Amino acid sequence: MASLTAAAVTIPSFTGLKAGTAAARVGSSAAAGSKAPVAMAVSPRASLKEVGVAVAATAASAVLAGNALAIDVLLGGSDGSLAFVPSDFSVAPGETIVFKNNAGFPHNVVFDEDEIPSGVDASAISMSDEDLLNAPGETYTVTLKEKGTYTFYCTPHQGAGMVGKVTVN
Ligand SMILES: [Cu+2]
Repeated sequence: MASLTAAAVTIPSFTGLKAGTAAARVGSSAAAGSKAPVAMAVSPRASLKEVGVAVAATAASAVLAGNALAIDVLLGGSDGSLAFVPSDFSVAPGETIVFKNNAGFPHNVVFDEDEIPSGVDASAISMSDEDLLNAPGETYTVTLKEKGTYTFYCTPHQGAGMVGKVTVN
């Protein structure tokens, strides 16, 4: 793996044709290499058990999602405004908030650590500053459990007024 990686790094000094061939070989070798150890490390019995747990977890969350309330918040107004739509709303504790890329992206959703209920970890409910939603319809979903008021903003457009407030009550 190490030597293949080194070959990939030196590709710019090769001709285009050679670079393409090297890249393809690195890709397929890496894929085969990452698959084999997993298959060997997990016995058939263990993998079956893990699959069972995964299926149970998926079923449970599907039931929860079916019963829970949810609210959609558009990122960017259809009129071209750089805003959350709606920008001030209320949800119940645990209600799903779906931020959906609409217009004027890239956008993201970052909660202000100074304007959320004490004890809540802002980083746990925020996208990272560098993480942006670039494609139409892309979503960021979050649930807030602690009651109180939370302020959030979009990093690229905070200066343009793309800020919002959600009250959990
Ligand atoms: Cu934005």
